[in-house]
Amino acid sequence: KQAKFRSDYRAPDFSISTVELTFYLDPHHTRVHNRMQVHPQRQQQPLCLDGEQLKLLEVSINGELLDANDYQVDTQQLVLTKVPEQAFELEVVTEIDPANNTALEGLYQTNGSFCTQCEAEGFRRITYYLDRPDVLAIFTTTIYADQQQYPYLLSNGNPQASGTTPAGQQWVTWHDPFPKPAYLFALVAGNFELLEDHFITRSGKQVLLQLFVDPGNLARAHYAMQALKNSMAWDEQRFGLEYDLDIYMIVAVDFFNMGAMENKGLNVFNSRYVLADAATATDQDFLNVESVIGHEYFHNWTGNRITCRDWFQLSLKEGLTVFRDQEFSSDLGSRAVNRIQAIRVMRSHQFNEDASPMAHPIRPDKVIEMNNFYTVTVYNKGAEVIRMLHTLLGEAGFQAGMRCYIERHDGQAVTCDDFIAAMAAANQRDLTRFKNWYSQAGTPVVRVTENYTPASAQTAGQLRLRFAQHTPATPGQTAKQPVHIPVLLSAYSSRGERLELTHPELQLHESGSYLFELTEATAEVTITGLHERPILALLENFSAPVRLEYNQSFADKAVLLGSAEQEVTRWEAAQQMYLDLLTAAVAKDGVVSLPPEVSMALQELLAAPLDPALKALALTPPAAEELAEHYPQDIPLALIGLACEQLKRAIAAALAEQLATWWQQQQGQPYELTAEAIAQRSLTHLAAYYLALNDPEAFNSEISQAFSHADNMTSQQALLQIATHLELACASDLLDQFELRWQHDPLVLDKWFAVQASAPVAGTVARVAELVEHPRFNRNNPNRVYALLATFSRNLLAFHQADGAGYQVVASMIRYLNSKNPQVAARLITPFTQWRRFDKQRQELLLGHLQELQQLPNLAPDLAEKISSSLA
Ligand code: BAL
Ligand code: ZN
Repeated sequence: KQAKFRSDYRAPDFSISTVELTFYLDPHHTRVHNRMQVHPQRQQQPLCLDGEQLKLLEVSINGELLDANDYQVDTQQLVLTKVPEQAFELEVVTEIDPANNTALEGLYQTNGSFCTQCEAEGFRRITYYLDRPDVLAIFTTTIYADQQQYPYLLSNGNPQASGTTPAGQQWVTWHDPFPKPAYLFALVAGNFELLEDHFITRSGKQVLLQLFVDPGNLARAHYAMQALKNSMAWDEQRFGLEYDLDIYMIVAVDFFNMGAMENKGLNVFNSRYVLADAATATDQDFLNVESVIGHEYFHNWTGNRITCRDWFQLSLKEGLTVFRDQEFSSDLGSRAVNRIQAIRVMRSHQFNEDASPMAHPIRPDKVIEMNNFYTVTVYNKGAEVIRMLHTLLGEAGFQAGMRCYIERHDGQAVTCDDFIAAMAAANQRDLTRFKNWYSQAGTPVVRVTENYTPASAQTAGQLRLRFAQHTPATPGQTAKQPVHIPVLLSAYSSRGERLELTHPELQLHESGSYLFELTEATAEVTITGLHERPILALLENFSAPVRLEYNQSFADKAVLLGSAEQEVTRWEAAQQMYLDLLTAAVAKDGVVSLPPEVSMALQELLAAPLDPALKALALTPPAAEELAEHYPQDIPLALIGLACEQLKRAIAAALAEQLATWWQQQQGQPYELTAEAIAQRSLTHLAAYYLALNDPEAFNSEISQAFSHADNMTSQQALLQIATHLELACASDLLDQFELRWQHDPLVLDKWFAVQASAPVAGTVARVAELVEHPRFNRNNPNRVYALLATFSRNLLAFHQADGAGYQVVASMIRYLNSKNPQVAARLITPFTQWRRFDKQRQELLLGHLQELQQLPNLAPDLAEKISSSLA
């Protein structure tokens, strides 16, 4: 497959105004009739339609069948060399084999139902088409299928007509009045249980809401329905955006490569982001359902009504829609907890991608396989870039920019530059330097140094702050320009009181912090009028996706931890304390002891009247995976493992009494799904972990008893994880009980696989190798593969076991999936591509696997692209 470059974009030679699709569904022989109204945009061009894995049956133009001399077909396209100069009707008939579609792109089967996934380039596996996001057409879809087996026949838009044929086939016609690119097409046919509700929009329109799940799962669909209604109301209130069709459908399926898909009017969801009840879903699962339901719904405006001109612009819709779903979750739940989770994703995953051979800007310049670019960079860093705009412009300015964007571009396929231009125009701001965030890969580093001159008899004290930024080189991009960085900051006295700072370049921001805009490579700010040395909280709320280099004493961090007004700043102070302790320990022998000021600060935090969820987050030090990010080369795995464990033991010892009291108080709490109860449970499970770490023998029976009494999945899963990860005596018994109870429930059994794959213990590699052979392990189900093998490959210490046994297990699965489901295979290969960061022995082993995989006959482009970039 050829690389495509952003700079090569050309508008399409043809447009398509309408598409009439007719499907005759059959597992192995589905026939697709595709009648298009085609409009040449330039003269004398051949018409090249994308198509893969299709059997071409017929092509006709204006009703006349073409013969084989009039076109050429290969594995990628259908080329019509001579087409009319005026608008014409083109009809293509193809046959496809959904039952053998294991790649889960295009039309495929899941538990006997038909469903589609067309983003990014799956529609070309259904019919020949101009499969690119800037070709927008009005779709009308008719589906024929056996009525008994497939009682529900669904597609985009509103239902228009239906009937039955004399042969007992049912047919339904759907019409979507909104022009859309083919990647938003969807079709679902199957036997489902249906949950129905409705929503009245602010202009008084009634929208029918339908949620389809596999039979037996209806009781687990109610939470998702409520989340959908909350999303619709929130988008009206916060963004002024209203739904546009008469019906909104969501279908949950068990076989799905991604989380969910925002097809117009007919979302298809991985069942893990729909099905949730207390017995089977954890608190985090519920929150994930809410956020993914929101995300797909919000795409209706940011993605569907306004879509991408080309796939290099993916972050236009994804970064913005992640930002929107984060805001939705933050407005409905705890803003601080949501923000901390987003920061953790950035530091433990996105910074890693930025430091890898696949590093790319949020708007990539070169792509071989688009599926490889649904990344934490495009999505999560993309959302951080939108968040920086929100910080710079404020809520009112940002919303004015959104209104301008929608007014200018509704119904169009546009670029990230168009989005920034709308934001700039609505706010009369020059965002030229800001645009470097779209073009540059890599994590900028901001170094801050300070110099305080104390007050004297004549003058007040003054603080000189120096800022310097640079972005390290990334593959293919050596010279970098400065970026526009919003630095939110606050200052405190040594007694923890907020200090006022007066300086023309520090604006008081709506968040309560001061905003300093760093736009050049260096900047200096001298703050005068100080009565004492200020303790600074810098880059508050992670106001930019950068690494901050700033020296601060434990005593100063303790002040911020104990007194900062913003909860995220308190959490950050604790994280920075932990990182100082961990990096110092790794630099010597891995041994950690808590300085008294740190112990005291943590004890005070635990005793303070704060949200228990925040306490749990602040008492959780960075995991080995995040610490490893601080070592660009020769990652000292053993010392990292030792230091992380030692730090947790030290925290457990320092807080043992307080945690035991909390644990006792929480016993017998009835289960409730409220923000307060969720927060309490998170601290209770952290307490159980530390208490078991502190005294595994004594606490073993507590864990085992609590497990047998647990009436909800959050507690069951947490206790199972504690027992397994700390290798408590009860571990194997609890694993057996859990397996026996949940073996028939795929989503819950995924947790059983994942708990074992994430255990940071010596036996994990051997256990994972056994679990691949487990009768309920299914190599063809992406959720199951992710639960076992993606979880395992993220388990730094186990996956990188020195003998390479962990590599072997994952590499064999990649080899299998290369021909079955390349998209999933490519996700599993990421840790191999980072081979240069490890010691020599591991480098050789990882490299050996990459070279072997590269030799595979029929190597999928997904894998080829990642392997070749990692070997370059
Ligand atoms: N568009 C792919 C799935 C999602 O981001 O919503
Ligand atoms: Zn999305």
